[in-house]
Amino acid sequence: MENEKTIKEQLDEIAFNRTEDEIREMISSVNHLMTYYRCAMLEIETKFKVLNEQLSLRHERNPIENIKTRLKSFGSIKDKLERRELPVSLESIEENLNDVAGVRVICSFIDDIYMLAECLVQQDDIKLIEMKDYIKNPKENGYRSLHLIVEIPIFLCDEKKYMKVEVQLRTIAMEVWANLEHRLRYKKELSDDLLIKTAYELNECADLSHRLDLKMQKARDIIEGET
Ligand code: 0O2
Repeated sequence: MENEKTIKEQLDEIAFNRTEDEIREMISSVNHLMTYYRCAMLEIETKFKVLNEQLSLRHERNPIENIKTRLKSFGSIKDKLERRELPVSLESIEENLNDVAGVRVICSFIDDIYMLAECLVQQDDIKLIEMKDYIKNPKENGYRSLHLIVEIPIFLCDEKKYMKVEVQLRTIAMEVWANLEHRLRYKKELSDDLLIKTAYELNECADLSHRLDLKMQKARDIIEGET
């Protein structure tokens, strides 16, 4: 209900000059679209849960530590479209935004990330739209993760609709780094001097956590080679 109220408040802003019926219709359409995104997100989450079960039989351990899902709020959707000077409409959301529905998969080891990504994209109902490998090519600040944009069909009463979902796969160490980095810089006006100093420290931390990932993977290989 709280979410619905936010959507209504946001829509009121863009509903200037519209009749009450038109506004009601818009709210209902946005709610429908968000429900479709939520369904697509749940489908992807379930696919990863199924893979986790199956792969745990093969490897005798779970490749997935945790799965997080999030649906972008209508406020963030509107802000993002406005920042890009794009129209705020249902068509524009579907056409221009890839990350309304997001699934984050936290993995035990780096090679689990690639194994899970491969297992997902080879499923015949999944269309891979885009892959960004920030593990092999980290961002300048040290950010690492594998990003996929996929399309998945959701089956409605009378139609099949493809919805986009952003999937982020990362290790526990990458997740810790990204969460702390996000918390440090989020909504903060840092001076140039401070930005340079923190950039150096954050980069060092990213390198250390990557080394930790590589070492843990090596330790696992040694143990699994012995058993
Ligand atoms: P939130 O709240 O997590 O959704 P896009 O705007 O997504 O279409 P872009 O910038 O090419 O285009 O996307 P990219 O590089 O694939 O990154 C999108 C998301 O990855 C971000 O979403 C973050 O979740 C995460 N991310 C990317 N770079 C960084 C980074 O440097 N630090 C951290 N902590 N996270 C990062 P949002 O929309 O920014 O935020």
